[in-house]
Amino acid sequence: MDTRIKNIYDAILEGNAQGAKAGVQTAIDGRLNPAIILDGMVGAMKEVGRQFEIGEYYVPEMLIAARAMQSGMALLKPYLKEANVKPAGRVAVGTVKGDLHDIGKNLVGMMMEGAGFEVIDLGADVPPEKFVEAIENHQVDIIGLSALLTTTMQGMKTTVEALKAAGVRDRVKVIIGGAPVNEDYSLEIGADGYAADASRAATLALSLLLHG
Ligand code: B1M
Repeated sequence: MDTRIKNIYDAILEGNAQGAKAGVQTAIDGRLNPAIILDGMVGAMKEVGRQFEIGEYYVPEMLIAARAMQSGMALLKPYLKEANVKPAGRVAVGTVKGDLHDIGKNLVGMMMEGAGFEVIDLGADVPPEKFVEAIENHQVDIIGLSALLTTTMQGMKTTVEALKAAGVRDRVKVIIGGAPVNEDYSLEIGADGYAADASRAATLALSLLLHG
């Protein structure tokens, strides 16, 4: 691993936000490909998850690692975007109710912006009615739902049902993603598609807008 990426990786694992920011800045200044920098950062979060699974890390360690990741991502964000003039469409992204994991959702938002979408970020722990409101208030074309817990993924189904009950389901495309979900689950709950990662989410969104 490139030493600059290794420094960022280590800073995230240690929950060192200043170190993560400094590392990202050094990598950017050294003209490292932003996608490679991001890859190293996502790898660090995977390792954090592994440490949690084996009982080496607890929730506080996960939390400070997440903060370090977010600090680095904020610096990287402009470099992940491409200069697009006209918005491809409008998308609202959110992590479903009961779920506080927002890093993947934030990445999806960034990649969507990079693909030319105007992004409305509803945050984490978003109840179904907030997604309904976003359609009514912001005329979004696409709703992007994220979930990281097997206990909260059900919130995606509830959200699709809430959109139907409010009579707005046909006005938007719904895409889902996050570690516990897959293509089958997307079909099962009546979503329009599943994407395994943030960049695929942006491609899927574009393709749904162009081809329905
Ligand atoms: Co939690 N957590 N966590 N956590 N956490 C996981 C998810 C877990 C897998 C860890 C583990 O056991 N190995 C596990 C879930 C187990 C399960 O349900 N099967 C877990 C648990 C158990 C919990 C708690 C219950 C722990 C506790 O309290 N005992 C608790 C729940 C809190 C809650 O939400 N109500 C909890 C809390 C937390 C923190 C708050 C401390 C923190 C989150 C902070 C934050 O997000 N601001 C945290 C973290 C950091 C993690 C891990 C370590 C990292 C998640 C992450 O950011 N990954 C995670 C372990 C892991 O993922 N290996 C873990 C990096 C991110 C880029 O990846 O979010 O997967 P990810 O996003 C990916 C794809 O999934 C996809 O694109 C991204 C990549 O490009 N994607 C989409 C995501 N959303 C998408 C939407 C799309 C398309 C693609 O379209 C719309």
